[in-house]
Amino acid sequence: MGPGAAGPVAVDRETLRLALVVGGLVLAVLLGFGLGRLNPPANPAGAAPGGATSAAAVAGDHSHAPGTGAHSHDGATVTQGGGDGATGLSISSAGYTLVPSGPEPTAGRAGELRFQIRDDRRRAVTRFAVVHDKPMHVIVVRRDLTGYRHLHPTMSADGTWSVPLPPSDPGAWRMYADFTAVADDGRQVAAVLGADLAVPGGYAPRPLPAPATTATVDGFTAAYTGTPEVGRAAPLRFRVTAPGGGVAPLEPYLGAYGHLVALREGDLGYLHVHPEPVRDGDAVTFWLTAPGPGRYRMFLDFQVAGVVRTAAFTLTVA
Ligand SMILES: [Cu+2]
Repeated sequence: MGPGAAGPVAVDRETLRLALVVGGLVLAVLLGFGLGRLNPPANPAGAAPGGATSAAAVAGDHSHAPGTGAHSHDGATVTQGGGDGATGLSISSAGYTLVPSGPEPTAGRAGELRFQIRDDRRRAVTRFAVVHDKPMHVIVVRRDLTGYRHLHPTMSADGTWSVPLPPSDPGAWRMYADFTAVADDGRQVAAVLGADLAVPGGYAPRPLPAPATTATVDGFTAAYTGTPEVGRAAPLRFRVTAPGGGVAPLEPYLGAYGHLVALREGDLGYLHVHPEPVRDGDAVTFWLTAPGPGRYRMFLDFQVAGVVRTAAFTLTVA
């Protein structure tokens, strides 16, 4: 921009400068747009509406009056997934972020899991809807799909959730927080957020067991019928036999006669499963939607005489 510059060469330089300036502005706008999309506005004073709008848009098909209690959350969990319907693949989704704060677990020793759910203004969420009998469901599993735990933490007044963590083997673990948050305006947003947890030590991953439709735990045998389908809810009917034979006297657990979680091998995507609250004869039915072909590990929690046990199945979806 020097005033002394003249002649055709100088004009070219000015043109080049202009091109660089315009190009830089375009790049800056594109970057700003991209970052804005990745990070909901952090400035609580000015920028809240953008974040709130995007959260509302994501939750669009899942608006309830507050206090409706247990309900299906098919729609919302499917819409906020990793692109194909699996959830739990992201630490932040639908305007909510999982923020673990617990101490690093020590292999073989009991620990504590601690975390908050924060909204798009970085405030700890303290209002949650009760779904399947609990305001917060936490699943912890090692990345080789062993060591499954289903925990129900309690929340302190500041929105920090905590729960004792049983002794864990070394390795990379995955935790999922499955919840329905209640926003300021009463809107309910269902989400499954996931984060990795490291347990230091030598990690010897175990291969996934072969596919089977029966599984045994403490002498109980769980078996299921039904064929999961890609992109469509299909019923799976589970029956549990007692150690001495005969139908196990299942007790209600989490608003149904059992609780089912399915995780995908490879990325540990969390599948949506919807229980039938009533029994179908001696069977317990769950509706499962497989996001794609592959191998999955299903964990059926059932309760007999006050004790919850977990039967695990490997499943191949064609
Ligand atoms: Cu739970």
